[in-house]
Amino acid sequence: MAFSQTLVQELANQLTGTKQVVIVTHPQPDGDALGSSLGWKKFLEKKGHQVSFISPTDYTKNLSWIPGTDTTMVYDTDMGKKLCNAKLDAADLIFCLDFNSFSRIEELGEAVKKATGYKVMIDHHQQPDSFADLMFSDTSYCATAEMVYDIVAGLSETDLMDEEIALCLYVGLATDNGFFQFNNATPNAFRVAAALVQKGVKPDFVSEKINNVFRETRLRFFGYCLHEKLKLVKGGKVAYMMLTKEEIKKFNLQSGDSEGLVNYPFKIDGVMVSAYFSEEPDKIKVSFRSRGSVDVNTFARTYFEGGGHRNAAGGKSLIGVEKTEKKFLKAINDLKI
Ligand SMILES: [Mn+2]
Repeated sequence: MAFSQTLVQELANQLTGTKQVVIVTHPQPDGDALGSSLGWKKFLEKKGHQVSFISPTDYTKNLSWIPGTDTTMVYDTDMGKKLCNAKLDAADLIFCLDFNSFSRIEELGEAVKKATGYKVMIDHHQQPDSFADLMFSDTSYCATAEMVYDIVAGLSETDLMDEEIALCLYVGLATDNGFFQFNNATPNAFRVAAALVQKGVKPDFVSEKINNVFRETRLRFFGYCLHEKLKLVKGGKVAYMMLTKEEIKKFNLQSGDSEGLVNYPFKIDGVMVSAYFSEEPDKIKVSFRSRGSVDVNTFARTYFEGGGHRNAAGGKSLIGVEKTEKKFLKAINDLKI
C-alpha cells in the first residue's frame, strides 16, 4: 500500500527548509496516538524542523516508556493552554494525528482551527471532516503509525528512521491491531512490522511493556468486573459491564486502568458485541467492541454521541447509569447481530 505520489510530493514541498511544526493528537492518547506522533516528531526533527507535540490530556504512566513522551505538552492545564496556543500560533505546519474532527479534541480544536499554519491530517478513522489542507485519510490502515511509516517510505527517507522512531511506530501498529490478532492486521501491517523489526524493534519487549504491567489492584478490578458486573443478553451475543463511580473509586483506578477490559467478554464463545460503561463525574463513558460485520461505529454514532471503527468505537451518555442501561438494552435491538 502506498499514498499517491501527488499527495506525498505536496507534503515534501511543505517540508522544505526549517519549519515550525506542531503535532496534535486525541485526548487520552493511546499507543497509536503517542507512538505515531512521537515517531513522526522524531523523524521531522531529524530532518531539521522544530517540532512540538501537543496532547489535549495527559498520557498514562504505563505508556511513559515510549521514547519522547516526556516532551509532550499537555493542553489541559492553565499553563499548558498558554504555551500550546503560542506554539500553534507560530506554527508553519500543524499535523493532526489519529483523529479526524475538531470536535474530537474539544477545546484544543478551537485553537487549531484558529491557527493559520498549513494543516495536514494523518488518520485512519472513518468519516473524516475536511478541515485539513492535506489529507492522509485511509481506513484500510490499522494504525496511524502504519501510515506514518508509509509516508516516510513515500518520501524515500526510511534511512532516517532509527531504532527509537521504529519503536514508537511499532507501539502504535501493534496496539491498534491487538498485537496482530484483529482483522485489520493486513499484509501491509505485517510488511511495516517487518521493516520496523529490521530497524531493531524487539516485539517481546513491546508486548511485555504493554500487556504485562498491571498493578495488582488493576487485575483485581478486572476480576471484580468479570465476576460481579458482566451481563450477557440477546442469547449470549451481547455482553456488557456497567460500573458506577463508587465502584471505580473503591479500586482507586488510575487513568488507563480499564483499558482492555472491554475485550475480555470475547473469551466467551458466541459473544459478538461487548460494551463497557464507566461513570465519570460529568458523564458515562462507553466503549464498544464487536466481531465481524457487526457495526458498533454506526451504533455509537446513533445512540451514544460517539464513533470510531466498525469493530471498535466509543461514546458517552449524560442521562445517568440506570437510564443509560435501559437505553442500551433497547438500542441493541437495532443492531444486526
Ligand atoms: Mn489509531
